[in-house]
Amino acid sequence: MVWLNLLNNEKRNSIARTSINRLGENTISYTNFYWKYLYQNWPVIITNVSNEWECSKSWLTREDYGKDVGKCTKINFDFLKDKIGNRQVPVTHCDKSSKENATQMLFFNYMNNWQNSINNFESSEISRQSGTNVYLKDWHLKAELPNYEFYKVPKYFGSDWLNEYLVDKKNDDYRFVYMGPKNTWTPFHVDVFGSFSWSTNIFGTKKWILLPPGEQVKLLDRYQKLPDEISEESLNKRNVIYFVIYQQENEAIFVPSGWYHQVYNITDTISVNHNWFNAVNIKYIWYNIAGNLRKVIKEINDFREESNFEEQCQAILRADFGLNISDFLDLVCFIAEKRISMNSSMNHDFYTKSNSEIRFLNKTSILNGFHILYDLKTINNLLKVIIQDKIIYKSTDWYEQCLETINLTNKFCEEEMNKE
Ligand SMILES: O=C(O)CCC(=O)C(=O)O
Ligand SMILES: [Fe+2]
Repeated sequence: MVWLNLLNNEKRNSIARTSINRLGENTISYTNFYWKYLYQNWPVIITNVSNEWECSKSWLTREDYGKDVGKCTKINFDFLKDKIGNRQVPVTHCDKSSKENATQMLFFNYMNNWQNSINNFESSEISRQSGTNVYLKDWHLKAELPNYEFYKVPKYFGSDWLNEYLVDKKNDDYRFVYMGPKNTWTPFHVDVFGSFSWSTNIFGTKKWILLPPGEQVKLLDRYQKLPDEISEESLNKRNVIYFVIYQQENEAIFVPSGWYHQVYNITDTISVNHNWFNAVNIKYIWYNIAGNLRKVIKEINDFREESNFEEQCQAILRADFGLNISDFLDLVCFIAEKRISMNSSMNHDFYTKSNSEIRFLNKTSILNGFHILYDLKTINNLLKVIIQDKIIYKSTDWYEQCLETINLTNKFCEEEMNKE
């Protein structure tokens, strides 16, 4: 019973790992993937993920020039402009000399500039560097066009508490489209909240440099700051362990929690990605959020005596980190309640549930009875850890909310275990 084994095995199995593999989609079961990659927090590439996605078909044109030349794939700028319409989109000027510079521009202007730079380059061989190093990134296109099913969440990434909660609450989600000309890039960073990310290339090639958690400390300068940009040379100089991946079209990369990375578009690229967390990394997310709250408390300690000190801390935490303690607890309790109601709506006993499937979030995810039990056990364990924390103990509302969900999940788990 793999799901329950996971619960009793808090310490990750430390298989010596030295490389990042490529797996064909459907060559590994959901459960094995969960065990071997999510749980072990190890990156992997999945091939042939997006061949059948609507965006792979409609956003690109494929011209066949015969067997000597082969196929030539191009971005279908006209289709994209027509389908998506003119709207403000988030862009970043990523000239290497300046820091990331995020702003907005009209989609048609963005696409026209990009298309012109390709046409000019093709006709005159002029370098495309100047003026076109603008990256359309962190674009919430799915939230903007919720009925347009242009991609499917790969089934291995289906257990996504973050977007499941945010989409339900109609809040800003973490589902993005990225598109940009060759040489656009994303500086060295670790993902928001310490979340996982997955990113699927619809078009083009990306170069990823990934560092296992902890390796980044070798790059701290004397002010304890990390660099914005890394290179293989700079990493070698400091004996940093790292992996380089060239991600091709139709490949999805899984970026685990706490892995710093830098991403470079070797060619023009289009990709879809999500940040997310679930039972595997929720405790890590909690430690991150609690650590951030402690930092905020320390920073504004001079105002400790003010009556709204705690509120101020939560407002700063939400602004800086993206989630505050209330948001986090609401999310966890929402998932607990939803799992319990999913279970009762399945309407058959524990054993048959192991083979059953129910669908949620983008219609691709499979959640069986063991998965539900595992999610609920994890939440139960997590909340028991959280109520020990001094920052929670002080606030009776949060404490009560945790206790209520602990009782609810205790009851559920006991009943399910007794059925065994
Ligand atoms: O594709 C990019 O430029 C950045 C993607 C990224 O950082 C991620 O998926 O975590
Ligand atoms: Fe990232």
